[in-house]
Amino acid sequence: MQNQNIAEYFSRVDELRASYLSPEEAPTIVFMGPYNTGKSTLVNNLLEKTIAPVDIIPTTPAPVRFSYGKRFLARVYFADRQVNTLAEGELTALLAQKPLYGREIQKVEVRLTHNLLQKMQIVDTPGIDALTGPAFSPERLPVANHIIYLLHQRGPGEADRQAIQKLIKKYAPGQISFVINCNLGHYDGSSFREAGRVLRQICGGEITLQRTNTLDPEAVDKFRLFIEERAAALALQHITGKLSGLDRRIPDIVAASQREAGDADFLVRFWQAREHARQVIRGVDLIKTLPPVAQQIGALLKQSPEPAIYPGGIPVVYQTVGSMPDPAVIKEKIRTLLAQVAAEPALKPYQDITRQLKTLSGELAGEKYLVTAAGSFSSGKSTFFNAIMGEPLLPAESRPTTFAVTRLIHGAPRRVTITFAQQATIPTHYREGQHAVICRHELATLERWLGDGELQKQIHSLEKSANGKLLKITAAELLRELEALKKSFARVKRDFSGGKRPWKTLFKKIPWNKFTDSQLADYFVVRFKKTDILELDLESEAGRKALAQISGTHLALRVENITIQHPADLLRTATFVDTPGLDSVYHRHREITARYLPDSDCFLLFLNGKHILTRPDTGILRMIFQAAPQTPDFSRKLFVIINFADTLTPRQRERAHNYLRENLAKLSEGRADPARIHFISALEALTGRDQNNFSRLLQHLKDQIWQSRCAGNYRLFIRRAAEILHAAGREESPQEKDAQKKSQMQREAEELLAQIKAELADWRKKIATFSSPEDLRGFRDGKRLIKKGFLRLSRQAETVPSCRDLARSINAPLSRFYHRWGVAAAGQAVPEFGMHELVSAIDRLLKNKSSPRETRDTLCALLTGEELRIAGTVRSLARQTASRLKQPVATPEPKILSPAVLAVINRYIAELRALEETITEH
Ligand SMILES: Nc1nc2c(ncn2[C@@H]2O[C@H](COP(=O)(O)OP(=O)(O)OP(=O)(O)O)[C@@H](O)[C@H]2O)c(=O)[nH]1
Ligand SMILES: [Mg+2]
Repeated sequence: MQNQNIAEYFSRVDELRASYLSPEEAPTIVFMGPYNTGKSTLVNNLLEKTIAPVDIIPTTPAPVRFSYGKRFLARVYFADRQVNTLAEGELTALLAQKPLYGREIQKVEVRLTHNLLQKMQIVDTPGIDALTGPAFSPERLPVANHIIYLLHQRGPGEADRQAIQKLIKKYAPGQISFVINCNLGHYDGSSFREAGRVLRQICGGEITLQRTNTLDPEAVDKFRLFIEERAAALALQHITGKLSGLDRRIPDIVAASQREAGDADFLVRFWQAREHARQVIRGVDLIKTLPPVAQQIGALLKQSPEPAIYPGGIPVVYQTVGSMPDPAVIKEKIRTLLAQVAAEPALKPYQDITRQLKTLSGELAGEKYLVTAAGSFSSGKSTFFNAIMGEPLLPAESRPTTFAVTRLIHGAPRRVTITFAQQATIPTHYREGQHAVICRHELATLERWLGDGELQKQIHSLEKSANGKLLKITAAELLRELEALKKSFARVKRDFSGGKRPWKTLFKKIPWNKFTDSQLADYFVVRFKKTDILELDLESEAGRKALAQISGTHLALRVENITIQHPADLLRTATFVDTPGLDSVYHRHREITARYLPDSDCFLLFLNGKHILTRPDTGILRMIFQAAPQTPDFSRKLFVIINFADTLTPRQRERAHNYLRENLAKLSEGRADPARIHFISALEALTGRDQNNFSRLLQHLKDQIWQSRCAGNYRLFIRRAAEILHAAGREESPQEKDAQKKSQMQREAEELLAQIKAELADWRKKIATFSSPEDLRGFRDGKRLIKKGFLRLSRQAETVPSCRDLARSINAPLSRFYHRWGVAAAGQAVPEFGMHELVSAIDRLLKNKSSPRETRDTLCALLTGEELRIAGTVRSLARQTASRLKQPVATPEPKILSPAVLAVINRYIAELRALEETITEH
């Protein structure tokens, strides 16, 4: 692939290197970036050896330096100053043992015989966003002559922005090359353009941005050329420095030679001067005549295949087996029935009934069930929804794409409603540590609004908030405020012609105090005359195009939400919500999603299979936990979706799954259910190539929605309606009150027992995963010891779900029930879950060194015993209370109802019961 020019350049640089540099002087090139961006894969490719550990989970434990050596030599430096020398086979095995050894290893140095290492020393580093290991700090990086910052296909996220910002305090942007690794199989080029823009902003100037694909040998070859060119340029710099040093010394040597008394000494000195001069002249000549190749190599790298077009056009309807009735249909049936009762002529005189039923119907009408997808940007959320719809309606690109909350509701024809807010609040800055950062994108958009004649006509008023005061201002004043903001944040203070500084200029952070002490606006409020609504017909190509383009217009900032109406089958079951990615550099996206999360009934946490559970992902998980009500059934409402399964091998999937299960259990403190982890490929599902995983997920999701929406919620509505009818028009006798109390208590008792049953089923699943005495000890003590260190001598404790948590999860609802029915249950002790028996059983199992199977059987049997005991006690309490309460009157004496009215009521009650049965059957 190299043309003659390039080959000649490298051979001459090699010649220069051989003459003027020793291998130790080879420049250090450090590879860094988020975990699993392909740093180690690239290093291995460059060294043509599988030596840097590569895995789907965070792997590189500490900086690993590769330099030239005649024989293989690997040294591992531990934090406690211990140094181990390892043989070749041992090294990869040791490094791959992460996280066991993660924090212990400080650095690794490897000497290898490879031609490339004569030209450069290569350092592979741990990912900046890996969950395990210390947080990124440039101080931990070895000193670099050049940095290759590898980015995921999606481009830089917020974690990258923060890391790069720290990096450029120590290194000039020219010392860093950014490289996007397009290894996910479908690359549209959008993140390359966007990364260029974002990185220029972060670095405050021109940057080098390249792309590669670690799965494509040709792309790796091109990358090798690029890195060799970088190393050659650094070597030349070094040699030029050395030559000018030599050059500077020649006059002194000549002068010294003239001071020598003897001829021999004079000749030695003079010869030395001549030799220096010869070296300098030869070196300078060689450098001067080097063919320029940097541009040529740059151009070679830019030749990349045509960007992929987002697939689609294959309408696939995913049918899920054993389909349950549509919740919306059931809801409509209940509402129709309630409306019929309320309109029944026979019941007209009993307004209390009709009023209560109407209120109930209103409550039911307002009932909604939202399934919200949240996750990092470009994790495939929109592609997932496109797959559900069987067509690519939602924009999905490699860069951050979704910019507004997008609801998907069921209906036909296909249509989108875009709601533009009546009021938009535009922040001027956000806080980052002790600094304020300008909201360039938002303010530039605001400036465009004021320049758009049509839009200006719709603006009602403008306000500025500064130092806690909100003031009305004119458009001209607002434009002046914008200039003041630009000027305060500008990197260069010079004035611009016409007094208008372009938004393209470079901005910097300013100290927080300086900002708060100034009169600069905190935010602006734009009030429009009304909420605007734009309806687009998605049956037409023009409507689809308009939807795809809206994110690129200046109106996007005013969009409050987008609602798509689509006939896809799954949308009957619930309303689905697509949200903007949470870890992009767009802070606004994070706020939009965070505001929306608390409204959700079920969550789909999207993770990228090639990059699962990063530090930002754990932040997203925390956000979901904070947003969701802390109910015991929460674990059933969280689905963890690992997307991009098509890019993983079966072994990688297994590794990723184990890593996720282990870390999710820790992070969620038992609130995330490992049975709700699904591997899918949204892209394959969209193109009709799903390997069954997508359908399985949809079925699981449908079951969950049915359970909580119909089996849980709608049944309650039906019962409440029946109770209203039961109680209709008659004064309750004390007997009836008792009867009601009794039936309510019995119902609650059954619900409590169902909850305990589900809870224990979850614990049984956890117990089934125990495979070692450590697991059992962890279950007993709530702490698990992790062995660490090379010789596994040091240990560290981590918190795990314990039998105490188990007891708490059962005893809390039990004691609530007993407390509530305390009067009825006077003198009855709460039948607590027997934790002590469980602890003794664990001790026994540990002492007997029982097998995992025996352990599981014993503990599960104990759980079953306890479940039966508790159920027996609760039911007997309900029976005793029932018998203490007076027997209900079999058919209450109607006081004011005629037999005809009573017949109507009974008919409707029977219909409600029948409806309840159809729900129960499923
Ligand atoms: N290979 C592969 N690519 C996928 C898959 N799912 C999505 N993609 C690609 O990943 C990119 C991002 O997908 P999106 O659906 O836009 O991701 P998102 O989570 O909606 O992203 P934001 O809207 O930016 O938060 C697109 O280029 C998709 O083609 C998948 O399962 N496999
Ligand atoms: Mg999206």
